Amino acid sequence: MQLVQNSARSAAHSDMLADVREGLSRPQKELSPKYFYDEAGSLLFEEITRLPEYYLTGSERELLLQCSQWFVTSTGSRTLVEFGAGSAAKTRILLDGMLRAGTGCTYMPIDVSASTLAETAGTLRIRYPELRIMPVNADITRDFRLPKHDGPVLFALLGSTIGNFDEMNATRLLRRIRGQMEPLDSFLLGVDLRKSTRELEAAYNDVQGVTARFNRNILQVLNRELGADFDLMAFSHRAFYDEHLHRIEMHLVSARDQVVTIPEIGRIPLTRGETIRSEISCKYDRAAVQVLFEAAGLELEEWHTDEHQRFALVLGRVRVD
Ligand code: SAH
Ligand code: AVI
Repeated sequence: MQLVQNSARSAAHSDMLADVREGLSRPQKELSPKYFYDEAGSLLFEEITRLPEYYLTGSERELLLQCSQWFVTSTGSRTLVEFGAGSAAKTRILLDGMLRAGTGCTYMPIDVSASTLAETAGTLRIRYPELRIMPVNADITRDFRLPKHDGPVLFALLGSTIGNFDEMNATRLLRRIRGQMEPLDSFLLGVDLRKSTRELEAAYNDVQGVTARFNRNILQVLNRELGADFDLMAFSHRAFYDEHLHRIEMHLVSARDQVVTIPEIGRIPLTRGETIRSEISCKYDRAAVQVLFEAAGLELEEWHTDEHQRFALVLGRVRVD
């Protein structure tokens, strides 16, 4: 067992090293947002979900409260498989619906963050002793096998996590999910909708600076995992909405000319004002989701938005040609 854990750890280390080496050698330096979510990053994300400016979580929660019972009964799902589950706080609304409907018996949260996943599974096992909780620690951008489970399955990707992928990678992710689906399974997607630049930029530039701390934490992760020597105070947070690409971009701005060393990668020079892009967060409308679904072989069956049209829950099925 120890041997298996050690080899999984070293595979994760070499994946991270390869990702970081590649991302930081691009003309626009870049880091994958999946590295935000160590224990501290996951806690900071939870803090973000409670910020008044970050309307996404509250809007999706409101929609789940309205629609969950319908989703569960109309799909007859016996298993809920959630990609990027995090704390699964909102997911409880779906789990409650499954238990009320008497259909559900299994919840399979998938997350790249082992600490978050363990915490989530532990909490849910206490809260739902009647559910089978089967956590899967995996990177959803790579191929992995799901443990054996009962169908029909409701696959879920909530919180607008799809927005953290560009169109090509979002399509790949939906195809991977589609590849796991049987004809009677369903897919529930949460997407953040296009809206005013003012509202969007406020959500990613909160006055308390929690998002800034979340952003800088990715550098702390690289310091710990790769022995890098990023000086967190030498980077500032910047988030802006690109109205043409319909996405928030989050960057870390170098406050001065500096050289960062990552022992297994080498010396990385950064000029004053140069940025490392740490996240994109794409915003959608129905047509954009339709394009993604078509490319992934999914049929868009239902589109539900909250009363302020801020967020949408989309229900899909496998497309039969
Ligand atoms: N679904 C939750 C959490 C969103 S935060 C919500 O709606 O609030 C994003 C979650 O996805 C984090 O828990 C993070 O660890 C996970 N995540 C990010 N990239 C991932 C990847 N490539 N593979 C698996 N999980 C990932
Ligand atoms: C997880 N993900 C959908 C969040 C988002 O809104 O893109 C992460 C986040 N970044 C800054 N604030 C929240």
